[in-house]
Amino acid sequence: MIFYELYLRSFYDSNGDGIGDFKGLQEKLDYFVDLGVDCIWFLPVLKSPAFHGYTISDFYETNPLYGNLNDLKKLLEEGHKKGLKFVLDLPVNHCAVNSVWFQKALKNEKPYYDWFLWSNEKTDLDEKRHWGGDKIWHKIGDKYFYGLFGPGSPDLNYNSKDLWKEMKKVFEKWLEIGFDGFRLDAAKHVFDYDEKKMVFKYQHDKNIEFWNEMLTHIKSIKKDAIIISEVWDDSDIVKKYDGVFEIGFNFPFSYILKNSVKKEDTKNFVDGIESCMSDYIDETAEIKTKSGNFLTNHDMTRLISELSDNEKKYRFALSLLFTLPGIPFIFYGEELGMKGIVQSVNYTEDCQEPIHWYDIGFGVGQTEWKGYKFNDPYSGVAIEKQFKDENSNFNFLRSLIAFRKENPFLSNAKIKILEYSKNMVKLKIFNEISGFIVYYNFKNTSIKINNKNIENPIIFGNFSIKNKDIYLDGYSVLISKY
Ligand code: ACG
Repeated sequence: MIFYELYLRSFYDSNGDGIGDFKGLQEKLDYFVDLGVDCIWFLPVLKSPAFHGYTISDFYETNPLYGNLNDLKKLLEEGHKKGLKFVLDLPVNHCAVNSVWFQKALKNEKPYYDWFLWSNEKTDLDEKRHWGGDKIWHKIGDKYFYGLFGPGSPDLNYNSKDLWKEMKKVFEKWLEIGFDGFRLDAAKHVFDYDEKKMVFKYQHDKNIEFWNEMLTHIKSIKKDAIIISEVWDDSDIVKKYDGVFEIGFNFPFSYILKNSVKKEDTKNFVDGIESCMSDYIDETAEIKTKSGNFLTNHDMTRLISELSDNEKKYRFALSLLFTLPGIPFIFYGEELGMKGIVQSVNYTEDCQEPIHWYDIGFGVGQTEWKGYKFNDPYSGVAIEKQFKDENSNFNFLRSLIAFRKENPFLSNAKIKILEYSKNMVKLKIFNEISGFIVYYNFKNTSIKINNKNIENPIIFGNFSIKNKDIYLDGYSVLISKY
């Protein structure tokens, strides 16, 4: 299964207002079929005052800028006919300040008042978030509310059991509309404040209890619902959630992949596989939660920018992603080499620019909701240009996806580290039936590969043959079946 993280606002506009929408996406569903994507993960599309959509003002409505419920239903139906699946990003940890729930709570109305967390005499109003140092208590009128992600997103207080019931209805609603599953935002944050001691504290056990109940409900409606969790933390914390969700984003591994390519560091890569992909290294381990592997997402600097605009390294990083076990995710625009540098997780617009359909940057269906800062007209990232060019980034990724789909065993395969040097890592990637020997060249110089047993190698990158020896170019991958 190949996942594509989509920001609808930046995709395709059907009504000429410069904002991507459901009908626009429906017109362009073949784009994903061509690329080989199986499942589209929608960044939040429910009603929200924010460009990113993570603060929801009505959990039962779509963002009117994107279209209505019928438009969405129709889109999902058409997509299903083409074999695509759709996952909705549902941030249930908090809502928007302008939501009816919060506005009623401010007036002390029940049950809404209990759905939020208010300060009391024990509260340290200056308490800071453990990353970034932002304040977590915010004043509104004569009250202070808890909002871990900032003043625009009051946290919902799940100590109120009514809220569990309400959220079950919300999940149910979006399954009925036709979604195939959910990307569960901020999964470790549902219970992250200790109300007895009035201090920030993750309560993983309570989170797991909450998610188990929600997932049982979801699965009772849709047995095969796709569930992806976002627990952005070190491997030891991520491990605590093992088995709860079907797929979990492997944040630590995303850093390993990018840093190993950036610094050409084979040891970092090998150590990273051992620590972040331990279930895939241990031949006997059962893989309970699949590793959701990715290089970047909407909270991060884009891949090619992270790699100092080095296109060879960018393609090499993608080759790592698609040749390793786990479930690969790409972020929209990554297939084109779109650029973008994120200054802070509080401001991510810079990596969410409109995708370019035309080389000149403008035209029918082009979204223009914000100006181009990193991806100028004529910069080569346009779909019309890359689609036709067989050497484009788009077609490079398309070939990686095609390889992946020809070898479905890769998602659950095991890894054995065979050898590594400063330049090269040699892995065995296998299951009981099939297997590959994979050579990764991390440096910019070519390496000679003993080709005694190599027949019909698959190569991502470049190579040459001299006197029957294979020379694998820098930042290239060679795969040999055994
Ligand atoms: C999700 C979405 C994000 C969204 C929200 C809120 C949540 O993807 O777009 O913000 O709905 C934390 C949360 C994540 C959250 C990000 C933005 N992402 O846990 O759920 O913030 C540390 C912390 C992490 C933290 C991360 C952020 O531990 O918890 O993620 O920093 O940088 C090593 C360590 C690891 C450490 C990293 C990075 O890997 O192991 O622990 O992570 O280094 O230092 C959206 C908007 C926001 C808005 C909000 C309401 O983007 O602007 O405020 O909605």
